[in-house]
Amino acid sequence: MTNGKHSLPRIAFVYKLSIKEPLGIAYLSAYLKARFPGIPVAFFDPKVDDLRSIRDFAPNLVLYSIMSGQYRENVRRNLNLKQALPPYLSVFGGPHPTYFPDMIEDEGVDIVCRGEGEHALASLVQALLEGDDITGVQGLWVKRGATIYKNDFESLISDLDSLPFPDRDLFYDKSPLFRGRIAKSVFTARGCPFRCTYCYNSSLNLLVKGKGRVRRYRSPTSVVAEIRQLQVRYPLPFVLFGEDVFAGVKLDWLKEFDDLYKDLRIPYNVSIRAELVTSECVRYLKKSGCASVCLAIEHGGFDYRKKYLDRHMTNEQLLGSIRMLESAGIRVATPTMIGLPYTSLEDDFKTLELVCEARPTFGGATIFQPYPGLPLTEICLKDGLIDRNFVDRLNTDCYQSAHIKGIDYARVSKLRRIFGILRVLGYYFPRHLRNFYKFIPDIFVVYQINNFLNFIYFNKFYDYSRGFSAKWREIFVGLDTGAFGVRLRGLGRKEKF
Ligand code: B12
Ligand code: SF4
Repeated sequence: MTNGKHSLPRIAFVYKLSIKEPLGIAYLSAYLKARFPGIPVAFFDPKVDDLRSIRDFAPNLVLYSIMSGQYRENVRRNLNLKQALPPYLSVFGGPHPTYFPDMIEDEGVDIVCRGEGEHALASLVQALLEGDDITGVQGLWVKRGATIYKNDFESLISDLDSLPFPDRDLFYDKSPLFRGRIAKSVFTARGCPFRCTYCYNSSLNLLVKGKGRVRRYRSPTSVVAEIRQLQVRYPLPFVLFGEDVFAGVKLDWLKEFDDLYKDLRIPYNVSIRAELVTSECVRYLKKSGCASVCLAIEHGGFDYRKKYLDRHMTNEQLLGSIRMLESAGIRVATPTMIGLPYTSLEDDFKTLELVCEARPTFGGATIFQPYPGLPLTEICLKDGLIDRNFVDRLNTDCYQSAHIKGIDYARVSKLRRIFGILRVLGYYFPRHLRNFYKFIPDIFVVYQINNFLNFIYFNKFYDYSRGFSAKWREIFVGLDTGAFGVRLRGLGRKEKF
């Protein structure tokens, strides 16, 4: 498809590497390279590359993949680049533009992509190649002068096996540290049929209604073929299945996968929901090499979960499935959120107590952030718990306080900072959690003890006990990216643009 009227546009992905591979970008790059052989695609990490390297590349399209917390930073970065480089079109995709396409009004933002980007981006490239008008490309909002062209969503990709494997060399070439890391992410499915009100899937499902099946599976054959290819090209002691709900909750899928994965037996990690855990599922998970499962508790109170989070599993179901997995030798991590709207510190203690009762290998807490487009955010807006300009006040991650009225963030933040210590103490002294909370001082040394404990249990959870140098590499990446809640700025490189 390279015989258009113009030469192929030069494409630059700009993304600051963090703790996991940005597979969205890798999928887009692979798709473009397969559709337009020879297309110049490059990856620039503001912490690794300098301005000159991106200027020398002279991109026609600069692509940003952003979550809400990365929105402001990247709009600013793009403005700087617009001043420093010859004219180009900026394209923003990922969760934030999907729910907050109004960001197109920001200075320097030319195009936003809503939802899956493969087809939309390829249509954009094709239009540029042919010299066609780009204002009508499906899946994109396009700004031209004062006019914004708001095109509908693309249809969802129904056959995930038709997609090329993600192009990881795009960023591994830039970061040997990343290439050599212990765990590599692979996706077995896209989309989630549930409707948890704090999760982007609930909104996405409404936005893409009528555009095809939400929950889509890759075949076990395709997944295993990708893993085999990974194993040949990179160190691969551990696989992280990154989708929201592992395809293996479908027993037929899991059995077929087990059969194909037999001779690989690389330990792996998945995410699943408590209601979907059955004894047969656990048996096959274990048999096929599943080392650990992420099973979200989110909040300790059943009534609150049901009413505000649209999560209907009971505490017994949560406890039962966690115990079933742990006693089969599969380690469990139980993410939770504290500082939720209409809760008090007392409610957050219920969450901590449930975690202590469940005794997962790892149990962390994040602070709820009201991201745009989420049903729970809409409730907060309707009830006046957040301001209309809440998007401007969003934090970069879920470890910092948000701005929901009625939440005592000083106390909630203290709980988050010592959650790991309390969880371990709570295994032995469950009735004294509030006293521990009261007497443990809110000081830096304590947070570092907490972070250290988290690191130990997180390692155990991911079964990372594989070699001394590999472990040090993980520690370095963790400190460099701030993943343990602390960032050693001297160690981590500064951003260059
Ligand atoms: C892996 C992951 C991470 C990884 C890597 C993120 C990444 N960039 O890939 C890490 C661990 C770093 C991470 C961190 C966080 N994450 Co996260 N993460 C995910 C997760 C589970 C998978 C992402 C993924 O790879 N998807 C698969 C690929 C194929 O899809 P995709 O990335 O969406 O990309 C497609 C489209 O979006 C689009 N697209 C994406 N980018 C672009 C760019 C262009 C130009 C175009 C045209 C299209 C396009 O095309 C792609 C292919 O179809 C998602 C949930 C999910 N299912 O997506 C949450 C998710 C993205 N994370 C989320 C959150 C909240 C966070 C944290 C803030 C949580 C925290 N711990 O504090 C942090 C952010 C920290 C930071 N400052 O970086 C939210 C984002 C909500 C929001 N509105 O921002 C999500 C949606 C989960 C949720 N709770 O709802 N995360
Ligand atoms: S089950 Fe998980 S991925 Fe699915 S809607 Fe709920 S939180 Fe989101």
